[in-house]
Amino acid sequence: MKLFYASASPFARKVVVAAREAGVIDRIEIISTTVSPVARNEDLIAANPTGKIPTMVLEDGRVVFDSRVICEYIDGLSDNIKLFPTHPDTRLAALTLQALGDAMMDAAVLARYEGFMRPEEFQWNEWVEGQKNKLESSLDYLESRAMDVLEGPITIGHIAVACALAYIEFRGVLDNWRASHDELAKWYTSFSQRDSMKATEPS
Ligand SMILES: N[C@@H](CCC(=O)N[C@@H](CS)C(=O)NCC(=O)O)C(=O)O
Repeated sequence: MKLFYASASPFARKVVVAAREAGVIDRIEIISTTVSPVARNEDLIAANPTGKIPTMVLEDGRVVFDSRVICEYIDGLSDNIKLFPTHPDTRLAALTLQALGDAMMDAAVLARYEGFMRPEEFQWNEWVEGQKNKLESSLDYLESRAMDVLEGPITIGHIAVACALAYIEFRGVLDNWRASHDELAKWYTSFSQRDSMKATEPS
C-alpha cells in the first residue's frame, strides 16, 4: 500500500500513528508529498480529486481517503488492538472524539493557511480569531467533558486529539494552551511518549 503523506500534516500523522499502533506500518510505503490548496499536485490528484493528504492506494489499485476511512481500513487489517471499538457505546465515544480531533485539525490548518499562505493584503484577522475560538472551546470541552474517555483504552479518538494538539504546538497556533487545561496537558504529555507518537514527530 502507498500512502501520500507529509510529516507536517496532522491528518497524515493520524494515519501513520494508527498504523503503528495497529502493527501494520511495515505494509505501508510512505510517499512524501507536497500539497497546497493553490498549487495542484497532479500525481496526487490522479488518485484523489480533492488533492488532499492523506490518500492511500491499495495493492489492487483502489484509492482510499480521507483519514477517517484510511484509519478504519487499517484497523480492519490489524490482529493487535481495535482502534475502532465494536461495542456501540465505546464506538460512539471514540468516533465523536475523532470528529472533535479532526475538527480541531481543520481549524488549526485553516488558521495557519490564512497567515502563511494568503497574501498579506487579503488576510482576515477575524477569520483567524474565529478558528482560534473554535480551538479554545474544544480544549475547554476536552478538559471538562472528555477526560474520562481520554483516560480509557486507546482508540482512534485519542490519536486524533493527540495529533491535533501536537499540530497546534508545532505551528504555534495558540499561546500556551497547557496553562489553562491541566488535565488535558497531563494526558497529552503522557500520550506523546508512546513510540507511535515519538516516531512521527513533524519536521
Ligand atoms: N478531512 C481530510 C482533511 C485532509 C486535509 O485537510 N489535508 C491537508 C493537509 S493537512 C491538505 O491536503 N491540504 C491541501 C489542500 O487543501 O488542497 C482528512 O481527514 O484526511
